[in-house]
Amino acid sequence: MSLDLFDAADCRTAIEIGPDALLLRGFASNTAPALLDALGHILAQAPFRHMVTPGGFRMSVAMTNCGALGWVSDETGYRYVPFDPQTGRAWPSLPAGFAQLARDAASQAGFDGFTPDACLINRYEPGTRLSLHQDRNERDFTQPIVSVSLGVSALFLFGGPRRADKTRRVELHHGDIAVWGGRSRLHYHGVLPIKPGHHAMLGEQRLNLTFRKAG
Ligand code: MD6
Ligand code: FE
Repeated sequence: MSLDLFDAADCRTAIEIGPDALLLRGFASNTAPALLDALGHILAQAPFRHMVTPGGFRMSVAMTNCGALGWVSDETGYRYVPFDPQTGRAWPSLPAGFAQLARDAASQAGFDGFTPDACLINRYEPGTRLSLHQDRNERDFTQPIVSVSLGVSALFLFGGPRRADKTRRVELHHGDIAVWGGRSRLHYHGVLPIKPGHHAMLGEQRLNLTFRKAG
């Protein structure tokens, strides 16, 4: 289904990718340069790092966080923590423009009043993938997740409530925002290995920002 929710001149459309899950094409296109500028400052304080899964595997996605809480993984499990384990300092604060964009996208998708306290920042390079998983370390599953794609495109897999459920493939391009919550909140999803590509602002990389109300 394709809804003409936005300014037709921008050719922005919303695509339903699951129950209560929407892909807002190009929703962050105009704000992307400002997002990347702010990201530079965040990365200087909290650099990307490869976390380890509870099973002992190094993740191919490099991660960092901003906001009051940051998502981390290590041998003991997945959780949200207020301090960067690598530096012992609080995560960089969530820029007001990030929070506003996430709030606007959530609202556009039918989730009013979204107030993120965590932003996980993911970096993908050619070959990087993210295996099927559920996002379930947050306290309140009534709150959606807002996911912003920047740079090189990716193929996103969106499944159902069980790992074995059939998945749908969705292309995520620079400036796209996926919002999901409600009936899809705990659906399995992942990212296929990134194909080599080039983006004018980000070179060979794909960055993904996922905003959550974690605490
Ligand atoms: C990514 N995203 O797009 C990985 N999780 O790089 C996620 O794992 C994700 O995009 C929950 C909601 C939206 C997402
Ligand atoms: Fe996820």
